[in-house]
Amino acid sequence: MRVVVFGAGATGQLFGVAFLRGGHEVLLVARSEEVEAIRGHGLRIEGPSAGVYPVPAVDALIDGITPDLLLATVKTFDLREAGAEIGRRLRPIPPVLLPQNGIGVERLLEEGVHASAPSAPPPTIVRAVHTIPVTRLGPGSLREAGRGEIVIGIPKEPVAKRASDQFEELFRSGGIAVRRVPDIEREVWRKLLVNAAINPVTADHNILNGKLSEEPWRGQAESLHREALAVSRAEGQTFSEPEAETDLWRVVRATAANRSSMLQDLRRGRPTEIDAISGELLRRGKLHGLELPATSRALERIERRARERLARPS
Ligand code: KPL
Repeated sequence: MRVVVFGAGATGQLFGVAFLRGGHEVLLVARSEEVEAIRGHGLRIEGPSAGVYPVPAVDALIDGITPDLLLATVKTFDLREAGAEIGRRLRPIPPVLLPQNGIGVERLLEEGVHASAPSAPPPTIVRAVHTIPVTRLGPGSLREAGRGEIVIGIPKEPVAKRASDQFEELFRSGGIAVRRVPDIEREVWRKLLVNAAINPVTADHNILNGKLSEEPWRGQAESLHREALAVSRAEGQTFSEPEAETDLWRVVRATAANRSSMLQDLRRGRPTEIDAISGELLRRGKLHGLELPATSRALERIERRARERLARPS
């Protein structure tokens, strides 16, 4: 299959290499510094998929290409713009996999596509979430800090269901563990509960995910997790406390050697996903009359850290 990975940061690059190894034709669309490095020395990976891979990479979507599948691996806050670019450049628009953190991301992509291509049919979107730990070491260089999995939704609508089958095949062929579920919304919430606890604490204290099993970080992560769980219940999700706790500590263990994406973003002076995670929980919590003091403190602290980082001369 011909596959485009649009917004190929560390995770997208790792996916691209997996698909290449699975025998597919892959094109990464990434930032210029990544493209230059990948073209110069190949994509360097440490960890289970260690190697140097010559993956084709460009810094903008090329007009008129016709991939069979597209993965949009941009951050949540860039999804609307990604949709607009896809709408501008691609006809037909291929099925799009969205593996972002956070809830309600499909709407952002749809709005972007509609803004630039109002007469195009709405894109076929397949939602997914993943726990694959990847740390960027530098341009075109990353460390896979363990093995995770990708969970892909099985939509009811036949065209989207077929696209979901193809995405499953794509990941499997590349040796990435895949699970498929009919209720992806539940998995999106499951992942949100994990991110709500792990990402702000690791980013605030500049620690690897594995440190969360030690105090005082453990207590902080648990408070955030409890509040996120309360919101999920108010929203109709039915995770029991033991189930949600088991999920959290399983991901902490599996990604112990990883820097969370929020910590990586802060360190690079990039915007973080704090609004898509804690901000969204606060907005939904408010609608249900829930007080979320730990989540609101975490949001403030990460926003402050981001401002300090931006104010610091480089
Ligand atoms: O999703 C992640 C992230 O960093 O955003 C985890 C699974 C927590 C891995 O670090």
